[in-house]
Amino acid sequence: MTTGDVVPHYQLTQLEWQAFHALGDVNGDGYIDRKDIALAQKAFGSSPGTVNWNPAADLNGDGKVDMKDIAIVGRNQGLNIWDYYGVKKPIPKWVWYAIGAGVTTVVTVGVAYYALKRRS
Ligand SMILES: [Ca+2]
Ligand SMILES: [Ca+2]
Repeated sequence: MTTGDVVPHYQLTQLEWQAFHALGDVNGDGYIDRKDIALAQKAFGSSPGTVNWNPAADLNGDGKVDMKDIAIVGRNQGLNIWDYYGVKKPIPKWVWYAIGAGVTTVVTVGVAYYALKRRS
């Protein structure tokens, strides 16, 4: 890459997502948080063929979900993929929606919402 190239923000490669998954992002949403712990706990003690087997929870890829996998999620709690790779976080969908809808619409909807709320 030469100087002046625009770094594509929030563009992460499949490999980066895979690497981040291995750090404990069981559900693959870019955050390592309580949801991932919960998923790993649900799959705890499982291996291929058992009812609660979840390959995504087998973070170290040893064919079973055990304390090692739980420990990986626990150790990396609070990480998110965007900060981890130093890229800009995607703008939430509702912000794009608000921009697309135009400020007037947002204000109108906001006023209507508060009017309704006050009435109830
Ligand atoms: Ca996650
Ligand atoms: Ca494992």
